[in-house]
Amino acid sequence: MSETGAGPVPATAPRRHPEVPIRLARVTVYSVELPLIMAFRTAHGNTTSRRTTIVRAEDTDGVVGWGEAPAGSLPTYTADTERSTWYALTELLVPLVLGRTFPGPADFALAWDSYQGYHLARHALECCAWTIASERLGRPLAELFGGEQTAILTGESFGIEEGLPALMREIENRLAQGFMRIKVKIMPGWDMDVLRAVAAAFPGVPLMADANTGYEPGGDEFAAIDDLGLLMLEQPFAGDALSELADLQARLRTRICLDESATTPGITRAALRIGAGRIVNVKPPRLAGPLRAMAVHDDCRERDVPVWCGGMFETGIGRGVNLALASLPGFTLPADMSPARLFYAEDLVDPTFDIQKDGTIPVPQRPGLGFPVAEKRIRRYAVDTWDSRAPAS
Ligand code: OSB
Ligand code: MG
Repeated sequence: MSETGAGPVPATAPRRHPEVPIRLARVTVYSVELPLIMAFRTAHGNTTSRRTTIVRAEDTDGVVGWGEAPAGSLPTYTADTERSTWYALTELLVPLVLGRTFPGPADFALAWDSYQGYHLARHALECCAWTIASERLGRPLAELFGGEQTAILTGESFGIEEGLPALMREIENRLAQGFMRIKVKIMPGWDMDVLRAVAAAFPGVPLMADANTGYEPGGDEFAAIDDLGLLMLEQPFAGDALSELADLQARLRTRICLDESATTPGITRAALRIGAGRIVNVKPPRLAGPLRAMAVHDDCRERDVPVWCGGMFETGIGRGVNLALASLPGFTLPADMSPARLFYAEDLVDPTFDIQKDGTIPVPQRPGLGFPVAEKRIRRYAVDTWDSRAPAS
């Protein structure tokens, strides 16, 4: 098994997955370009509009499922890009599953088990199978995943701003809307002073930092961080710097959270075992789909490692699946789940969801994706469309 591969899905906590035949008759892939309301800056660069890939799948009875591959244009966060995702969906994955019958969505998710990489594409297509299963069974997606929570604690992720006053205004706004946790993106030059100022200005609000791999091991940036009492420090070093992360974690009381490192269930388990972190950010797209995200959740729960659901600026289509997944009992820390309307002029689900005054988002109870998909908007924003046009049989 290669390091970038999917790896086996561990069977630590055996699950009973729903058995409902999945047989796709037609798949449509849309590459959509959505303008962002505000630019978002991270250690990886500046984002002003966002391409995302939406997958619509129809089964042989005409039941429709949806998925989203939130791939960017550059392979900075994961190896996947919008182009590689397009290639994987249209040339590898859809042809592999079209017209075949799978006993259920979990079996569907194993169709490409011998393939390496293309996690975001696999995630999107797998989500189609889960939402079709949910639709066919008339049961909420969260229930199919084994979810127990009915509302998701929600925090906000703050990009690197022009200056401290702009960041402070942003945070104040979001806290007023109910967000219950502050995540500040940091990079060299925008870190300790910023965190200290935010901690002082908003005492009592859980605060964390996300470095998006922006630091070199060996520096002493993080010596002072323990005094801030952060909820966690997310991914200070490169994804594969597991030994260095473990060394840093051994020196810190602050818990390190794995994001870019946690690409597969097996790598995540190994990383936890060597002490590279004490919290895992579970992002279904990065982990190649809900099945593997569930496996990481189950594994972490067994080890008493808390998890939370991260985001990749998904529209309501991707967020719908994330909300269902975040209802699993091990998701005890606030999610990056801000409503898509805060980023995009228009969401791709209508009505979309919103945060409540108590800082939570209700888990959708409607079968399928949980939200009505705005198909016309998808077609309006589509810059590229591919249709399998397979005849239903
Ligand atoms: O590191 O959590 C990250 C978005 C794209 C890639 C990586 C990350 C993010 C975010 C987005 O922080 C947060 C969100 O979706 O609300
Ligand atoms: Mg992160």
